[in-house]
Amino acid sequence: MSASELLGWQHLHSGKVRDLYQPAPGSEWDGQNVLLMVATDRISAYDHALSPGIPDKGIILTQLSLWWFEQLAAQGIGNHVVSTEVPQEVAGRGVVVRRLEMVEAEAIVRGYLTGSGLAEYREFGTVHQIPLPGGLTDGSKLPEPIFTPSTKAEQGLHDENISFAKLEVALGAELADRVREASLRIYRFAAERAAQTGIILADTKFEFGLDAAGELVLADEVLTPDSSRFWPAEGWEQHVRQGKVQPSFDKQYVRNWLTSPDSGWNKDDDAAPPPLPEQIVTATRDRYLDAYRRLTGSALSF
Ligand code: Q0Q
Repeated sequence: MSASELLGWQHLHSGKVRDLYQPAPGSEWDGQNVLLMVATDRISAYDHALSPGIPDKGIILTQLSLWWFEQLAAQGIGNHVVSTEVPQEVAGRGVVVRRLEMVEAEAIVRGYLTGSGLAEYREFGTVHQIPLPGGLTDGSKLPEPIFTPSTKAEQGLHDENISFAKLEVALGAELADRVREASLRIYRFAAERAAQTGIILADTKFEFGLDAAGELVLADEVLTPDSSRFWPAEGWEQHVRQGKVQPSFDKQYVRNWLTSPDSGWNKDDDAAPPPLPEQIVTATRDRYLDAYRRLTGSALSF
């Protein structure tokens, strides 16, 4: 069966690395207000879909997300997970979820200065118009985690950072405040857990929805290397002190190879990157497995 055909499900939407399905007419979920979210082994870097995929990446990141959902549920954060009983072709990497009215904003929390936040800081001394202390550099830890929402851009376009005031206009003050409070609470909990395992959660993106009762529900994937920046804690301080870019916990092997002469590729060109060598694929898969083992305290076996 092709990716868009899945017994009992109709393909609805494909993102860079995940696919979304709705129940097929006459299927066991037909008439239920649910979706099937499927994580693939696809990996992207420098805004390009890479080949080959990373074997088991979809399973590893889905199982990590499910583990975080469980940890956060114990903290009183409700989520959209309904079932992990899914078609065999997507076993371990498909999740049946409650269909929600999605909050039209990316709920981003930053604990460290990098990426688009760094660019604004260097120009204005602020991030999302929030004034920050002077003297911060790429990778600096922020005095406090900050909520920096963005719009949900069409596929292929970059999200646009928006101020909290603009988010209040878009969502209404009450919902904007609920989203900010939940996002900051989840980030603090997850960053503390990650720090205990030698991983820095530099920033992360949450997606929320509203259920029929108007309750705010944590949706999408959560706290995975695809929705977050994970850095190894080892070496962080030295990189900051030396003004060096922090290495990605999971994608550094891919980035280093793509930007090395070995790949023959130039990231400033529009050309698609060449296929990743086997040793880069294997090393990246090992990093995903290591991240899962460190964060959850258990090892995934295949
Ligand atoms: C929903 N997405 C993300 C996506 C492409 C995932 C819509 N519980 C929900 C969810 C979720 N999660 C969504 N809609 C209604 N209820 C999630 C961005 C996009 C592939 C997978 N889009």
